[in-house]
Amino acid sequence: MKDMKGLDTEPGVDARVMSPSTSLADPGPRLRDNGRRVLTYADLHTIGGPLDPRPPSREIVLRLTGNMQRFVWGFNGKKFSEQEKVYFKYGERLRVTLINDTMMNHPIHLHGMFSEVESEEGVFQVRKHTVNVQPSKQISFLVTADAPGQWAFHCHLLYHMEAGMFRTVVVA
Ligand SMILES: [Cu+2]
Repeated sequence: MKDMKGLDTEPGVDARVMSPSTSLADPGPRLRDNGRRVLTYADLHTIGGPLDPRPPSREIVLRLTGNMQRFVWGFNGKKFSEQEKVYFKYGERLRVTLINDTMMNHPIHLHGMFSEVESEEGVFQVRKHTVNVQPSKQISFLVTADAPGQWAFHCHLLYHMEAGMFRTVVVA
């Protein structure tokens, strides 16, 4: 579809971020400069380093997208029912990069495997189950695909998940 200016439009996308921030030290909207100290991902360090020292052999980039008026949410402009599954190769170490094009936080939960968040410099920072992505931010984590099967991968705000921000990850 094209809009009045001839630009491509997608029904599931009402905004795009052109140069996403990668700072882990930002407390996020409404928590910045409020006179209190707010803990951020930059303050979290998992002791002992990553579970798997291998560098990633592959990267998957997913944009977190939505249309507030239609109340649809998804990955790469598509809701769950319009999406293919995401395939991880069993045993591989890969980087997942999430870019949040929306004006909302999206806490993204990959079931079955750990998400090892990288610093802005690409150094291991913290091991998590759910990785929050602030509005207009980009965040990367490494995963070792060591759990064969089908896994849920979704926003943990359940009204976003229900409105489409959900994918199936297949490890095979
Ligand atoms: Cu969400």
